[in-house]
This record gives sequence, C-alpha cells and structure tokens, in this order.
Amino acid sequence: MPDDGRIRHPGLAAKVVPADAAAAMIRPGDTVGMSGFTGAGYPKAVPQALAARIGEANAAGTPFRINVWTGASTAPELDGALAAADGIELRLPYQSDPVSREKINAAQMEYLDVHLSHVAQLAWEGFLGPLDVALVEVSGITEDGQLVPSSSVGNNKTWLEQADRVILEVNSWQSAELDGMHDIYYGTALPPARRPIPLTHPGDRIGRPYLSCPPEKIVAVVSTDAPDRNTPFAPPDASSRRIAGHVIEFLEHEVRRGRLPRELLPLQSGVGNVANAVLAELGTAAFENLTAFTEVIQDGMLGLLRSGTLSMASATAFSLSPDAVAEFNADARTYRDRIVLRPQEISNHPELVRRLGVLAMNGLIEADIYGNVNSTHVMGSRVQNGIGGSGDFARNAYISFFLTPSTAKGGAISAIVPMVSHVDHTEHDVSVVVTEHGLADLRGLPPRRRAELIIGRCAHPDYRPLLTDYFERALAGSHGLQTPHLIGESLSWHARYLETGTMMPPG
Ligand code: 0RQ
Repeated sequence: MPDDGRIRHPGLAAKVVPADAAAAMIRPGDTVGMSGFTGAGYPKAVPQALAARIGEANAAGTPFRINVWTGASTAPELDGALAAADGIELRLPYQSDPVSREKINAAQMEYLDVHLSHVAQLAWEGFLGPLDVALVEVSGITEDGQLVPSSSVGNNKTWLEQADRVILEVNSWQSAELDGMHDIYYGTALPPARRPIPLTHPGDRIGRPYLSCPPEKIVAVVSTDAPDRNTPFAPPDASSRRIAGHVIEFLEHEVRRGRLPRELLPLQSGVGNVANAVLAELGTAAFENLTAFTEVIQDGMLGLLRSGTLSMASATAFSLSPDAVAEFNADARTYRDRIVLRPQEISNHPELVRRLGVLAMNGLIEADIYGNVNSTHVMGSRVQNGIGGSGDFARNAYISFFLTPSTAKGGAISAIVPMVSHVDHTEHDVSVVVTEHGLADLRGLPPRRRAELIIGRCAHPDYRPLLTDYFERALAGSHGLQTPHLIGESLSWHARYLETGTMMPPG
C-alpha cells in the first residue's frame, strides 16, 4: 500500500482499509455518488472490488444492484466492470462506456441523461432520491482533514455533502502539484436563496482549493496508485483539419468585422477527435491571449497552454492522452497557475456561460436542414453517450458551433438529414454548423434560408441532390408553411439505412 505522505490527517490515516473491505460497506440497493469525469479522477479500486462482489452475489441468485451517479463518463474499471457484472440499476448523467451502452440499449440498465450543470441541483431538490454513499478519489488529505481534489472535480462537492457515508480513494499516481489548482465554490443554493455567482473572468477564483467533509462521515480510506483512463486521440485527419480551417477562417472574419475581440471570447470545446483537432489547429493561427471556459482540458488545449496561445483554462476535468499526462505531470507546476478546476455546476453554469460570452464548439450525430441537432441517439432510439455538457454551453453560448464530418459509417449515412430523429439542441440554440465541406452561419436567418445554407455548404456532395429534392418538394407541398416538411418521408431516411445499409435511395 503506497505511503508517500498523502494522508496527513491521523484520524483518517487510521481508517485506511483494503479496497474489498471498503466495497463491503456498499449494500444492495444503495445509491452511490462516484467521482469521475471523462476518464479522470474516478475511483480505481473500490468499484472493481464491488463488481467482483456483485458478480458473485448475482451468480449465487441473490441480486445485487446499485444506482451510480458520477460527474460524467468514467472508465472500464468503473462503468465497464459494474455494467459487466449486471450491477447497475440506474446510471446518470453521462456515459460513453461500450458495455454500459449495450446494457442501456438492451433495457437492462436505466439511464437518466441530464444536463451536467443540472445534476447537483436535481440532487439537492430531492428528485433523485437519497444518496447513501459518496465514493470519491482525491489526491491527498491535509493535516486538518481537507480533501485535495484529483484530476476532476465533477459533482464531488455535492456527493460529499449529501451522502450518509463517504469512502475516499487517495491516489498517489495523481500529481502532488494538483494541490492549489482547484476552486471549489460553496456559494450555490436553491431558489429563492440563490445569489449571483461572482465570476466575471474565466481565471477568477471564487472558492477554496479543497473539498470539505466532516471526518466522522468518512467510513473508509483506500490508498491507490493507478493511472486515469487517458485514451489516446487520433491524429487530426484531413476532414478534421478542414473543419478546423473553416472555424478559424470564420473567427478571423468575425475579428475583422469587429464582432469578436482579437483575443476572441472564452472557448469551450466538446469531447472527441474533431474538437481536439480544432484546438490543435487554433495553435497554428495568429491568435494570442485566448482563454477557455470549458468542461474538459484535452491534449489540444494543453498544447495551446504550452505554446502560450491560451493564457489560461477553466474546466472541471482533464481528458488527456497518456503522452499528454506524462507531459503535464513532468511540468505540472508551470501549468498550475493557468488552470482552474471547478465543480461542474460552476464550469457549465448557464449564468456564467452567458455572462462570459463563451464560444461553444460541440460534436453531433446528425443535424437537420433547419438546424436542429441530435447529439445522443442513433436512428432516434439507440443512445450513444448522452447530452453531457453540450446543452449547458450551446443554449447559453455567444456563438454555438456544431462540428461534424458530413457523413458517418464510411459515407453510408449523411450527418445532414431532412429531420433529426431525436432533438437535443433546437434550431434556436444552434448558431453555426460546420463540416469538412463548409460552414453555415445561421445567425439571424429564418428557417428556409437556413435550409438552403446547410444543404449548400455543409451536406456531402453525394447527398446534396437528395436533400435539395426533398426541400423543394416540401416547399412545393407546404403552401407557404414556415418550416416545410414531408413528415413521413423525412424520417424514412433512417428507415432506408436500416433496410439497405445506406441512406442513398435504392439503385
Ligand atoms: O460510432 O464508434 O461505432 O464507429 O457515433 O462518432 O464520429 O467518433 O464522433 O467521438 O466526436 O462523437 C455526438 C457522440 C460524437 C459526441 C458525439 C457514430 C459513429 C461512431 C461516434 P462507432 P464519432 P465523436 C462537452 C460536450 C454529446 C456530449 C457533448 C457526444 C460514434 O460528440 O457524445 O457534446 N456529444 N459533450 O460512427 C449513425 C450518424 C452518426 C453515427 C456518428 N449520423 N448515424 N451513427 N455516428 N454519427 C463534454 C462532455 O459532456 C463531457
């Protein structure tokens, strides 16, 4: 068991136990609020010990399931292990685990997909039921029992406050230099007690560096020394670079027109390879002194911090590749003053996103010709990941970009469709759609003009004639309706893919 002075509170040092002993404190039917956000800062040991116990209980015919709340997605050691053991009754709020995805779509696990900034509020309102256990990774415990957060903050403040009993994992793998990087704001409240959040610049520190928890609530402490998930990013491909090129050209144009300042406005960048590629390409443009008010710090953002293009970044978590983690850990001291990690109710807060004028860039599964966006459901019913923070940012951003390759599955599916099969972001929350073929600036445009622009600029050339034909027939049949549609035919695009393996018409 590692002992490198991370647990400096004597009373809590006396509560150190092996992971299976801590897992034994979690009971069937418990609701467990776990740390973890995009593969960072999740508990590494207790969930696996718990999954083993659950697996044995289920095999012996004594069903054992728990409800799992987190910050966002975690890793195979948490989501994957518990889902594989059939140990999760209900999961919230965001996941990207393949085993969980299969269980959710096979109706073997309930999934509640909510805006990430809403989770703490929902918990405080009591809609989610009582929280039995908080299972939270930290990177250290101070002499006076304060908790040094780990590589993500997520909902940990809320879980520690709400849970009846608390289990901590103290992970020595996490850089000791994380100490001082966090800003935990304790001023949130439910209405009518709610007050303005005093943050006017992404770099403001409005809270304290540590999480608090009464030591008597902490029932077990487990020492670990294990890395975060740290999935590598694909190197930017030609399509991502073209998308990035359109975004950069647009931003430069907005600066020239005087609609954005030279240092732009705080950036938010979603998950995935395209978002990461756009950040990487931003480093090659002539921008300086940029800031970020975002959810996750990916490799691309770390690169911008390193080069000085980005002066600082505010987020709730890291989401780095193994190479980027090694680089961060080797040089954490120099990054520390320029990174602030906050609870996700603050990193994603609509009040702050609106006040700061965030430039939000998120991915999508499909967009329709009028600008409605589906971020979550393939063919309308099969959940992919979840809405995550995309809605927190898109709805409140100064400019809300959605970035995507124009096709999926090797060209068999058009990402631009007549009507989305599920709506996460309505036409009112989408400012700019970008594919490798071009950029559609939808601001100030009524529906029909949006349709012409999205088809003409963003759709793949193979699908443009089909979309144009649909739009023209919808227009002709609509007798002047505001948003023309051939309702049955629009959704038949998805049926066609299921029947023939492509959205192209037969023959
Ligand atoms: O499936 O893995 O089986 O090949 O969807 O798609 O192209 O890898 O794209 O990783 O950028 O994810 C919207 C899911 C895009 C992501 C989404 C299939 C495709 C592939 C993934 P395979 P790609 P990305 C703040 C921001 C919501 C949360 C969010 C997401 C798989 O961006 O989860 O924005 N967003 N958070 O083949 C059928 C289509 C498809 C399709 C893609 N039209 N039809 N399948 N796929 N388009 C951060 C956080 O909240 C943490």
